[in-house]
Formats: sequence, C-alpha cells, structure tokens
Amino acid sequence: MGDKGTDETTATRVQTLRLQLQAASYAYYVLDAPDLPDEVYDRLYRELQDLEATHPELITPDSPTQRVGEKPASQFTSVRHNIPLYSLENAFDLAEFRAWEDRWRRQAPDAGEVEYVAELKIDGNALALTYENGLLVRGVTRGDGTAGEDITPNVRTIRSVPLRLNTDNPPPVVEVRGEAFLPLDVFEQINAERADRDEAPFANPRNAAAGTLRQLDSRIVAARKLDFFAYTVHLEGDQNSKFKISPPETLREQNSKLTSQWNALELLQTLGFRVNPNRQLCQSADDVQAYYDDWATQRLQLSYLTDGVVVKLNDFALQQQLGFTQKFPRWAVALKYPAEEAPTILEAVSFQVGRTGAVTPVAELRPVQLAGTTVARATLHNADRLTELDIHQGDTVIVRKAGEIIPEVVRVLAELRPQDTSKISMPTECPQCGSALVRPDDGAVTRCINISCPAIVQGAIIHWARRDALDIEGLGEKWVKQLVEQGLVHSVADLYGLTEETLEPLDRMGKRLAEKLVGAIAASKTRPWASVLYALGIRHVGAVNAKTLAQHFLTVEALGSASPEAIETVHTIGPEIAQAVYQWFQVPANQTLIDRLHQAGLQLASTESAAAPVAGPLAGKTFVLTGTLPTLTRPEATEIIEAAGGKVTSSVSKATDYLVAGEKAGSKLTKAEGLGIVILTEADLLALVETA
Ligand code: 3B9
Repeated sequence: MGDKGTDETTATRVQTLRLQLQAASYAYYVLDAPDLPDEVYDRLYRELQDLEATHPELITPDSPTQRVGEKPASQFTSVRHNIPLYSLENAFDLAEFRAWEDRWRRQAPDAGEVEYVAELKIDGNALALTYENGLLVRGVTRGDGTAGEDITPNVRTIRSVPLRLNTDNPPPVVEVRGEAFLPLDVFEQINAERADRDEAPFANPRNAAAGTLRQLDSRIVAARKLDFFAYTVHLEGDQNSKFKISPPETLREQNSKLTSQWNALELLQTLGFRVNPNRQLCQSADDVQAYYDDWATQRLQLSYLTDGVVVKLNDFALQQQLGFTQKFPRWAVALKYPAEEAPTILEAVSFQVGRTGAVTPVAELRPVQLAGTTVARATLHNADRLTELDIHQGDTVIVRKAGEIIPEVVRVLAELRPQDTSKISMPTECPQCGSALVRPDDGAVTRCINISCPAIVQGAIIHWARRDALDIEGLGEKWVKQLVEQGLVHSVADLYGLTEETLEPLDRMGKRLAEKLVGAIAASKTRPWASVLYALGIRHVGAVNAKTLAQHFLTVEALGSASPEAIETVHTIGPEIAQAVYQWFQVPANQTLIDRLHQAGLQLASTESAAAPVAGPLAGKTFVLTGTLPTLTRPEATEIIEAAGGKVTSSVSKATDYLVAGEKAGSKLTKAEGLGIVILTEADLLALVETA
C-alpha cells in the first residue's frame, strides 16, 4: 500500500487499487479472515474513488466503488431462468431421510457405497447470478422456479457476491445459485428501525431479506448488509446443461475437475464466492445422521438462521442418472429441524408498551429450555390472540421458537387448567400511564396514545430527531436513553429547555458535544411545519401524509380543530388516517405539547403564509377562533381568514387583532375582552372579508 509511485500511471494505479481492494474484500467477506485494517481499506477505497472522479473513463463495472447504484429503479422486470431453480423435497425426521435413501437406491440399485455432501440449509432467499465473460450481469430471484425478478442492482450491493469472477480465463457464461440472507444482528436492527417508523416488524430474517431484495432503492439495500452463500455452479456446456455447446479449453479443464458437489463448492470458493464452511463430506447415511444431530444445537450459535440440512449425492454421474421429478432433484433432500416446542407454566401476563404505544401481551413463563436458549417470556401477539387462546393464569402452555426469533405461545392445554383461575384479557388502561387505550376497530393493535407515557417518550424523541423529521444531528439513541432515564426529558418539548449546563454532566458528553447538541436542537426550530407534523409521530402520518396535511391545514390550530370528516376531504387522506389525526388532537397531553412547542418557537404553521402573507383584506391580522360558529366549521373559518391573508393562532395574546366568538365561547372571550381585543361574530368576519 505504498505511496503513489512516480512512474505509475493513473490507469495502473487504479488497477492496483482495485486488485488490492478485491483481495481484501475476498479475505473479509468470503474467507472470513480479514487481512487489511479497516482504516487502510477505507484509505485505498477513497483514493480509488478520487481517481475515478477525476478520470471517469477509468471506471469499470466491477470496480468496488460501483456496488451501489445512483438512482432507484422504478420497477423490476420478470425474467425466465435459463436453468430452472428446483426446490428440495423435505424430510421431517431421520426416518423420512432413510426412506428417501431407500427410494433413490431402488432407482439406482448398483450404486453401492456412496458419498453424500451435507450442507446447512440457510433460511434465506434463493438467487440465480449470471456472469458473462467473468462479469456479473444479472441477479434474479427464484420466483416460481421458472421465472423470477431481475434485481441486479440490489445483488451488486451484496459484498460477498463478486462483481468479477476470480479467474483469468472465465467460461463465457457461469450461473451461480445460492441463498441470500440477513445476519441475525442486522435483522434485529431493521426491526428496531421499523418499530421507530411505526411499521410492523418482519416476522423472521427470511421475510426481512425478501423485503430488502425487493427494495427499489439499492442505496437502502446496501445499508442492510445482506449476505450470500453459494451452493450450485453451472458452467455453460457442463454435463448438467441443456445447451451442449463445445466448451472452450479452460472450461473443459474446469469441467473435468467438476465431477462432484464437493468440487463444485470448492470451485465456487475459488471463483470468489462465500461458501458455507460447515459443510461435510459424508460416507454413509449414518455420517449424515451424526452431522444432523451435531448441528441441531450448534446451528443455534450461528449468526444466521438455518432450518435444516441439505443432503446431496456427491457424484454428478449418479445425480445425472437419477434426474429430476417435476419439482425436485431425486439426488437431494432437505432434512429439516423441527420447530422446537416445549410445555411450561404461565405465571403471569404482562402488557408491554412499545415505543409507538402498541401494547403487547407478553407471557411470563416458568423458564424452559428451547432451541438452545432459556425462554422465560413469549409473545401473545395481541388482543385477538388472547381471546382466541382463552388463556388463564397458571395454565400449561406450549411455547415455540421456530424461524421466528421471538418465542410465542402456540397452544393452551386447557385440560390441565387449575381451578378458579381467571381468564386474562387486554387492559383498558395503559399499564404505564393509566390513560385509556385505543383500538381502532379494524386493527389488531391496542395502543396508548398519550404522548407523555414514559414508555413512548424515548421512541418519540428518537423519531423526533430523525433526519427526515427534525434532523437533530447527534441526538442518538444513547443520549436519548440517558436523558429519559435521568428525568431530564419527559416530552420532546423538554428538549428545548436543555442547556449546555444540564447536558454536560451526562456520561461521556463533555462541553464540546453539549454545545453542539444544544445548537442542533435549536436549529430544529427552523424546520418547516410539515416536518414538525411528521415528527409528532401521529399514527399513519408518515412524511408524505404529513406534507399533504400541512399543505391543506396551514396551521396546527386548523388541523387540531378539524373534524375527521374535514380531514378526510383532503385528497389521498383516508378515513383511517383522518381518525388517527383527530384522535391524537383529542388527547389533552397532546394539546399541552402543541402549546409548549409554540412557546419553544417551532414552526407550527406554513412559513409561506407567515413569512410572505397572502396579500388580501386581512393581511397582517391575527385571529383567534373560539366557541361554535353558527354556520362555519373551524377549518372553514380558518381557510377563509387565511385566504384573505390573515393568520389564525390558538391562544389570545396582545398580538391578537380579532377574536371570532361563537356559542359557548369560554375563557378566551374573557381574556380577549380583558385585553381590549375586537370581538367578531361569524357575520362580522364574513362582512370584513367582503368589504375590506
Ligand atoms: C438444475 C443448499 C438450498 C440447495 C438444488 C438448496 C436449494 C436447492 C438446491 C440446486 N441449500 N443447497 N440446493 N445448500 N436451499 C439442489 C435444487 N440445484 C439446482 O437447482 C439444479 C438445477 C440442474 C441441476 C441442479 O440441472 C439442470 C440443468 C439444466 C436443465 C435442467 C436441469
């Protein structure tokens, strides 16, 4: 990694860098034996990036800088597989495996002693990768086995998938199959992020990987750290291929060595693919059984999920003799591990309040060994599931831990129920803050919608600080946790009262960081009303809906006083969203929050109308609405005032020009009278707009 030699041309330097980076990636991702410190890798990578920026003509598609695409795809296209992707026949226990062996032996009675290759069955998504002249040209999902989706840009982001085969003389076409998967830690991280965004978590890493592979924006895929284990290689012209064109010299050489699954796995590794290291060459069905038993527990220590063992006859000649059924090769079988289940006693049910206010019933169990870990808690999912299970305290229940990471209660053994126990049902009040829980009739989720609920505060603040919300740089999870735990922050509004002095004593904070954080929090006051609305984290109000709503309801008062029907009239806003917004504003604590955000100086109105008031008869005038007007709703009145250039605010102050009072006007009227503010009726308002 020397300095740039003086006699070295840019082109050769670029080439050298690529080879060094490729070799380092191979060591890191494929061999799992890093040979270059991260900092050195980063430095070389940046040097390559810089050279490519100044010499774009030197960029090649296999450059390590070319893994992540610039633009999201608009859709994926369906492509036919040249070679079908077969699936595997399942054997659910060793007896079924032995029966499978008997079956293929009847078809090949002269086989004698055979070798099997045992591989772990990765719980992921099958992909077919095509290399032309050594370059990755296509990555396609399994689909139905005959045709799948072309997701090449996403496949390119998988670091363990080589962009160029590691061979000087590649066959014209190489097709590699394998399993794309998400490591467990990445899976957990993705689900945590989804919870932040109020999205349903993925049930297991396989679904998460499938969702990631279908992402249209490869930049998001790149951030997800998918991985890939290869298990099959087809060289154009090989004995399995349907197109028997005469192979080039190198291919004939490779083919002559490629006579078994074991060799194929070794070839794949040589070509630059990550191949699962836990494979084993077995000399008999007994060997397979030992491997299967061995990995039944060992697999639970791996950083990815496995759901069984794939057993293949090693010899390609024997494979060819046996051939395929409609769906499967006859020479391979998937020997599955059972989803582990165990009985235990339900000691209690607790109700957890998640970051989004979702209340989940959780079974507190007498600890039991399951799939390699001690399970003391299991999810009961939601209110419907509770009703369905008809679960009582002290019940004997069956817990299961399968592909799903989170153990669940699958059955209640009602016949073992102790006497005089009461049925457990969902609470009506939040176990954390006591406010009434809400359950929209069509939804499965029961929620606490009190924004001051301590369980929700932490998640709310993290959401508040998100880049696409108020973008408070540096306000990460570790600070939020401390702030909430130490009682410095009970609501997002408290952020605006934080000073350098209050922050500095936090663990590892220091003066400089405290200063920066206070600055970043202050900067969030300039973010537009739409961002604030999104940051509030109202259910179903994502960034897009927030923008739409903010365009129609120019102030928080207008939105907060709108009926569900009025909100629903906005294009793209459906009844579910409208109801969620309406309900949110009905919670007194949320009203208090809005008042405090007003005081803190956040943008709770569209700045266009504030900064550049619409020229009109009411330009520069500030209104407050109170009581019930005879004909107009509040949003209608607000719209009329704003259309005429006026501004509507929520509370009466010296800055208020007019109070529009209807029936049952309360304290605002008294206050306005006290301040000598002009009081208008609805008719006065309309007259003012017409005549002014
Ligand atoms: C056409 C592991 C998995 C796996 C095979 C696997 C899933 C499927 C398979 C792959 N894990 N191995 N192996 N570790 N989850 C055995 C089904 N093989 C093929 O798909 C395949 C396809 C073949 C041979 C193998 O030959 C033909 C070529 C052209 C036309 C027809 C057949």
